[in-house]
Amino acid sequence: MPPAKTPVTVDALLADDGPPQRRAIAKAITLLESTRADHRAQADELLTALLPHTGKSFRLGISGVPGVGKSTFIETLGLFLIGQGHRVAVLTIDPSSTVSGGSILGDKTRMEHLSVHERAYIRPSPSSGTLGGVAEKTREAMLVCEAAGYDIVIVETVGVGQSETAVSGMTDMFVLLQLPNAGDDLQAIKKGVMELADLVVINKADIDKDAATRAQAQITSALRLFGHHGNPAHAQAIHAAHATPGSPEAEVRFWLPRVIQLSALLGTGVDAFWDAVLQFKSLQAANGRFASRREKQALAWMWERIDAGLKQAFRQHPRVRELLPQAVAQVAAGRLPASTAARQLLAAQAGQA
Ligand SMILES: Nc1nc2c(ncn2[C@@H]2O[C@H](COP(=O)(O)OP(=O)(O)OP(=O)(O)O)[C@@H](O)[C@H]2O)c(=O)[nH]1
Ligand SMILES: [Mg+2]
Repeated sequence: MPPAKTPVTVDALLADDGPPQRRAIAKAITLLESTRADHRAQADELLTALLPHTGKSFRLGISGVPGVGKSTFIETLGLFLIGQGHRVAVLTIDPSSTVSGGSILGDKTRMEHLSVHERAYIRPSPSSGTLGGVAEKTREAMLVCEAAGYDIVIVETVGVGQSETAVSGMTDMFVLLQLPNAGDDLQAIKKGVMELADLVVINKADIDKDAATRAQAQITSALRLFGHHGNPAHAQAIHAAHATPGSPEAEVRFWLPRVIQLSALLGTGVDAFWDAVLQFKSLQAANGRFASRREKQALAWMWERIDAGLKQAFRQHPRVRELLPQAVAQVAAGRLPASTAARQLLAAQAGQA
């Protein structure tokens, strides 16, 4: 879809007036996905104007392997949350869509009721660009949805590749969906992704309750183990949990990642899931982690974009473009040390060679 000719106004985005607002959101997101320089300038202006209206939502990241039930879960959860008076935006980061051109149809049909609900807004992954670029667009789309009054933003990603890191880096809480047989093969569960999880959900518990319960126990103990050796925030929480009651360590209350089971298809356990989310949220607010996580994310985002911008400027520099092929060939052939080549090229960009 080419960006719209008429500009998107901040007022149109802020007005909670149904279809006109939805069109304004769609237009705004299309604008910020555009690669044209003039569109980018307009998008930056729009985002800056929207910024005071953003940040008020709860940002929930959801990941899991294909077929684990993410779309089914988001459909059930989304309708549950709308029932509680929320407005729900769903954004996806699909690394494969950058190759295949998107998976919108599949997702919209699996979120049958949510996708047509007036209090929900579903937007598929941008369908081109690097993961970093796609993640940037998704973050910006998230800000647009927040300004438009969606107070729960769900960012879904499929559990392959680096996209989980990107999603956990833009959300307040990161949830990992697992299958009931996941515990039988803990080796297959990527440790790095597990460490990102604030909550692990064993889905499809309706199929095999015993397997789900086994998986819940196994993943719970695996998380503790990872916590001791991996994520320092979780290790600190475990330490606090094991501290003598009344001691200073025990006073500092940190969230310990939990494992719950549910059935997205039947909708059982969704209320318990939301209870856990609310507990997480109030604990993070009380111990300061909610704000510090967002602060870190905003700064990391800035630096990532600076890095990407510098790299792009570097590659586009005429002198660098001239020298690069030969440097690449020489480094590949082992005739020039990589670090020397890098220094020479950087010097060329800086106009010193
Ligand atoms: N029995 C049972 N089936 C479920 C449950 N949740 C999802 N399914 C089924 O599992 C299949 C895959 O569900 P999806 O929601 O499409 O899974 P997904 O994780 O979004 O998959 P991708 O979009 O391909 O990554 C569908 O046939 C669902 O009906 C559940 O709790 N119980
Ligand atoms: Mg899906």
